[in-house]
Amino acid sequence: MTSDLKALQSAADTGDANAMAKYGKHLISESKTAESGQKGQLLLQKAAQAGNGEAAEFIAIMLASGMAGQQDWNMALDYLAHAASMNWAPAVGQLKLFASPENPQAFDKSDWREVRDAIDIEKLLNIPERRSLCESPRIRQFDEFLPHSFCDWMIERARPRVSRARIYDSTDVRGKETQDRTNSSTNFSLMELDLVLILIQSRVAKLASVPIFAMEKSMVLHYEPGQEFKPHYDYLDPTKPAQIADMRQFGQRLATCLIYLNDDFDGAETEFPKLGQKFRCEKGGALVFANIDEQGQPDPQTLHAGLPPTRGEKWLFSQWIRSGPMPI
Ligand SMILES: O=C(O)CCC(=O)C(=O)O
Repeated sequence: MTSDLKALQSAADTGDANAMAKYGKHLISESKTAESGQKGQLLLQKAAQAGNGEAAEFIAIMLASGMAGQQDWNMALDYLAHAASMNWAPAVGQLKLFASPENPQAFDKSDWREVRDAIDIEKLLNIPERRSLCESPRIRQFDEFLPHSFCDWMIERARPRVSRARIYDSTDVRGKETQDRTNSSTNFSLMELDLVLILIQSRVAKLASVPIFAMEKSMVLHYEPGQEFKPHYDYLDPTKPAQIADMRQFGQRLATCLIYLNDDFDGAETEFPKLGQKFRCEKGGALVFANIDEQGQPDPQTLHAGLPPTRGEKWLFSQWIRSGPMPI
């Protein structure tokens, strides 16, 4: 244990709410045993009761994601309102977004209970009708899949974090940089989740008819003019030893969901060269395709690329969907 962590643990032991929140989150994200996970939850509960907004928001995240049992959106939103009432800025922003996705800035209720009560979670979890773009491979489009305010939220969360994207490399867990992928990207670990991201994952899980645990870490991709992701497959290749081990543990990458977070650019379509087709969505639209065929085998027809923007920058939310549960 590092000296910083020891100091945090001691402060948490004395009942310091801020230290209890931070140490509780640490125990949960690093939890090697059920016991340390439970201890982390207890510390978060105590910190939230003592008026710590960060702890209340993290409990909301655990409830919405189902990380600590059944997914419970109503209780999650109660905790988020509790965090907002303690002026925890990330909770304030998220609560307004949930209460008034069409126009969060103009939402003027100041009583957090009222804001929380204005949230229609069933409506937020509802997904629009799909359009079929191709039957083999199965490619679907969902227009207006996300409200524009959710897209802007995700862009602003990703903007300070993006760095040069990498591709899969069996010898390096970080992957490797190559000229085949010149755009940038970021992903979100447990400590970086929020309710907006969990809501997006829940909607993607619903459209794919899988549980939320089938979601890999969500990514946001960013392309400047000229940057691209050359043709590639998203499925794991059952002939490559490193990918076989991954598949045995977490299952195949069944499908890919790409949500267009903006549309003020030219070019930058998602291209399927073997089909001779390319698609792009309006802001908030989702493009979803199966990576496997009807027999459950990797489908070579799903070769696809992110073409370079010829004007403007492109922001994309990318969600890979597995057949088995993924660690959060
Ligand atoms: O940027 C795109 O349109 C494609 C992204 C992509 O190929 C992927 O996330 O696998």
